[in-house]
Amino acid sequence: MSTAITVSYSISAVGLLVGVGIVFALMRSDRVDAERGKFAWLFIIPGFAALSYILMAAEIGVITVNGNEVYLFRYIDWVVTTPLLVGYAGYVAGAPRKWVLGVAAADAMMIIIGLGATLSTGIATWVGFGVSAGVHLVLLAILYLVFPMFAREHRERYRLFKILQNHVGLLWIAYPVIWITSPAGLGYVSAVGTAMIIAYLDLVAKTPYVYFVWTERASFAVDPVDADDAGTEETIDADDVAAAAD
Ligand code: RET
Repeated sequence: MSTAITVSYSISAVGLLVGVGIVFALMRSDRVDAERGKFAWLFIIPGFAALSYILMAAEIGVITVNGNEVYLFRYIDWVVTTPLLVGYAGYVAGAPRKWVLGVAAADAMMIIIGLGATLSTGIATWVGFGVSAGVHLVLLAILYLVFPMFAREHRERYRLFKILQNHVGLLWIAYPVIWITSPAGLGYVSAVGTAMIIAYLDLVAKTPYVYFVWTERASFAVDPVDADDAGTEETIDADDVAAAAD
């Protein structure tokens, strides 16, 4: 394996561990309700990925298919963590359980079929790619057409939902494009180049995701009534009225 790959994977592993630290901070904050935010699930996102990157940097689980090196832990990581990324966005939208689980299952299918395409040869590769890309479009439709219907009913989480929706919706479009240019597809970009781009994308898909939940943690404030304690504003209003009367 090239040094460039080892370095890229190690940098991503460190960046993902920062994400684990952010989730720790979320869990420890006494201003937010970790139970309501279901933050424990967020640990898995950067945590599992960091572990996968450490294993990939150590060249564990690398197989050669049609002369190309395939990192199995990339797909194992994706099949575990990407359903959580998209499912949690649905949870924040306030979507019912069946939608959250449904979108997570569809996502896992997209990855498994994508792995099938990577391990295949000839026409099967492109059929697999087409089916996986089709499932990706279904995910995007759910993210942009279905989840917003529920999100409108949960105003306090709306802003966080919009951030996660666009983070997942826009960033993920890069993955099938990179697959096409990679050695698994048309081979325009080398295995090293592809590995470096994916290492960067995976980090950007995960650590900022949990950071956004951190910055919008007030969506899960311990007691929303206490949090915007009505008293304060009314006092100001009352003072204003008194001042105006003077
Ligand atoms: C593949 C190839 C087949 C077609 C499609 C793909 C999509 C992959 C995606 C991966 C997202 C990964 C993320 C990882 C975070 O660490 C499997 C490349 C559509 C969308 C967000």
